[in-house]
Amino acid sequence: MNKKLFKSLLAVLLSSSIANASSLTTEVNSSNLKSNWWQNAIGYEVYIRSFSDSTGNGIGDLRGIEDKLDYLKALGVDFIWITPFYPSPDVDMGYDVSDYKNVDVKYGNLKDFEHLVQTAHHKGIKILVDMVFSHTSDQSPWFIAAKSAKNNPYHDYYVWESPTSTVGMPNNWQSWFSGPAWEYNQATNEYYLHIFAKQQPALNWKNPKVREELANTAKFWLDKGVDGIRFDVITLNALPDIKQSSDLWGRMPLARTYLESLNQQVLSKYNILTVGEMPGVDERNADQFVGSESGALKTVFQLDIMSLGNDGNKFHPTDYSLVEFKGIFQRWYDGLYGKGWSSAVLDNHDQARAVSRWGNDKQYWQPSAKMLATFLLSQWGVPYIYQGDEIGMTNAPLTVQDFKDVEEINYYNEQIKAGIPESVFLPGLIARGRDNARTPMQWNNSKNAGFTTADHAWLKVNPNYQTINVANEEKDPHSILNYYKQMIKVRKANPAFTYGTMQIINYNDENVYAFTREYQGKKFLIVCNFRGIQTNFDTGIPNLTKDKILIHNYSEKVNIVNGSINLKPFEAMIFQLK
Ligand code: TEU
Repeated sequence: MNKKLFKSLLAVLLSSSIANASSLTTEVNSSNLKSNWWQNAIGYEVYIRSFSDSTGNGIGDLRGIEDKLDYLKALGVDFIWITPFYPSPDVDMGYDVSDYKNVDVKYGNLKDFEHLVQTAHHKGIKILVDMVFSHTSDQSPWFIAAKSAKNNPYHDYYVWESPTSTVGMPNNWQSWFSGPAWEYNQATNEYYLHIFAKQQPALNWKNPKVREELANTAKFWLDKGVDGIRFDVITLNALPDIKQSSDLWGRMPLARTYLESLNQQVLSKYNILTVGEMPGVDERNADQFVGSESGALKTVFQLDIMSLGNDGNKFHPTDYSLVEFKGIFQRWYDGLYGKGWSSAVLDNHDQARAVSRWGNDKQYWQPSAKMLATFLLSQWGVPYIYQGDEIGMTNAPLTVQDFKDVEEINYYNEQIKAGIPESVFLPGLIARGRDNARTPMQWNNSKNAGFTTADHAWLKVNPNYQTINVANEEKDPHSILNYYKQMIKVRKANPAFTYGTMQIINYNDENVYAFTREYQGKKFLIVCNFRGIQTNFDTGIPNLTKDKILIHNYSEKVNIVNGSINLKPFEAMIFQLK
């Protein structure tokens, strides 16, 4: 499974579509869409391990989330996506599930979960759970049985291949966490497939029993009253046959078939939000997966921007092109607006912190974090705030000794084994490693940022918690947190940000991202300077004046003359034009 091949193939296929990008100008009529609660909702990703620890074991938990529901309510979010809290040996921090229908004792128990759902609903907050259906943990009883013998009833829950006479390994597919995608199993003299860590054996969705087990799992959690599901890499359920090439494209029809049957069997029976992390889905085929009429899921995560800013290897950071960044958002809008729904994210638990990657976490920390909030929350698609971004949490000064993430550790070991000096690869690994997003939430300036009463949290607390924390920012009217609250109010007060058409008005500008949102006679102009430089932007509206500004990320006045704005570094504002 060659991720690099997949990404370069994707880049080639998609670049051809920029040229004929044309934005749609016919508005979606919100009434004729099967209106669902999630369409004008704002999501918030809770990485449970790092959100709030109620027991003092150094790890976040379900009760900890419950303790913070009032904070989330005050922020203005409508639903939270909670990352996996099921029994797991934590090779991949919960994305290696050993029991789909339980709660790992470190996070609490099923009663705690049911109480969280009940309390959240009482406070008007909905809950999405995370279903990891393309693989289990190698400690799952299913896999322990499967690997014991070829004739074990669970053997075909997984993907096995006999050794080839020449090299042993069935083929040259590579894991997405370094190394080969095959691991040898002595007991049956076979290899099993793992797209991620070797402790995450891929499930064999060709087996109807597997599909039945997973459908029952989804039903188990939906019957507890949850309001939706985030599906982890769900298109990897349809694996190429051993002789096929390792790109993803050949499998989308099968992935769609599997998802449609899951939807028909279970998902469609609930008024829920479903969102898929779907490698291999882009704006050209997304409507087949999340189309309002025929889609098996309701929405998709648009993560294509995460491939920008590197040379093809995520741990080789480079500058990124804002024009390419715009092209991605434009293409997804052109491909899906009026047909289905996307999601807007700037980071998540797998990526470096947004303000460090797309903004500036030093000299322009506050304006750039607020600019990103302005951009994210004026986007088309369901927006997701990643925990801590609302207070401007940044990448952390990690060392190799701090690493907890399997992707980072495997990559580090692979580079060392290949004889590559740390000085060459470590800075990029530290800059883009997933642990950056997973440092504990910074609640206040007490020990461990108020995240835990334990001596140490499970992962290093970012030392900047002394200044960057919820308590500080709640008191400061000009804080990033209070700006998020204002921006959320602006989005909720204006349906144009949910249902409106979108038009980029300065496509080829490498510094400023300016676009309009229009709906039912209302029109807004969003201007975001994505760079740490002063730059001019001509709105093309000579009589545009400051009094049209709805929200602005600087306290100093906007410098606008005859419709031309002299933008400060990372300056952002929204004008109401009509
Ligand atoms: O992520 C899928 C995925 O591809 C990520 O591994 C991401 O692209 C990569 O880290 C970027 O380099 C999902 C989960 O979000 C992730 O946390 C899990 O590790 C992974 O699947 C396996 O379940």
